[in-house]
Amino acid sequence: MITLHALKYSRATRVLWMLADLGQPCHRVDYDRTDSFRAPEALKRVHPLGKSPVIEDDGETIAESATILRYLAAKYGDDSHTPPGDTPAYWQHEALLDYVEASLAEVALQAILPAFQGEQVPPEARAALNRHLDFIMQAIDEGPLLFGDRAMLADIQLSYIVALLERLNLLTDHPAIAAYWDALQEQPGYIAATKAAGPMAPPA
Ligand SMILES: N[C@@H](CCC(=O)N[C@@H](CS)C(=O)NCC(=O)O)C(=O)O
Repeated sequence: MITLHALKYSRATRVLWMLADLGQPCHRVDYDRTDSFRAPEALKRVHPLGKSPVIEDDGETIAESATILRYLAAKYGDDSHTPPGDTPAYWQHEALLDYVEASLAEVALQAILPAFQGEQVPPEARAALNRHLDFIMQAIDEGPLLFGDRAMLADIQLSYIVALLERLNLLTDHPAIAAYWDALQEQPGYIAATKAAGPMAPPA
């Protein structure tokens, strides 16, 4: 069985969501956040970067949530979380899946971190975030999710950042993304994952 190292209020919920969709159990090892909301030292004994999620399976240790989602889809022969392989939508989806951690996360964190401390978000951070939110709004198009009404890997990947932005009232200028967040929360995998491990974002 897959072992999932799951930090509280973290990207690990993405993995739990995918496992729930696949109907696969896991051995979940939970880690509390430190007082400064960091990962505890114990996670460095799992992976040199000391972050979550990390999975262990068949003697392999795998980090990076997008890779873990792809790994799970491949392992269980699942093709229901990606558009069909011979369509432009397939590559649009691949790009969005990588976009979340490669491009969005850092920009979003520049706004999330001060907002989390109750500080004003610097105007340049807000402007950079808005550019990304406009891009995401275009990607959602008619919605309700990125590629219709069923969650793809990219939706699962995007959910964590969107949850934090919504929790910190950073989506008020982007009601279409707030509606997207509502639709994500109706997905069975999201419901199962958060029921098992608690909410993605810390409570107010
Ligand atoms: N790019 C990585 C990011 C992993 C990451 O930064 N995880 C956060 C939790 S959401 C973490 O472990 N933070 C604790 C820390 O840095 O101390 C992924 O997508 O898995």
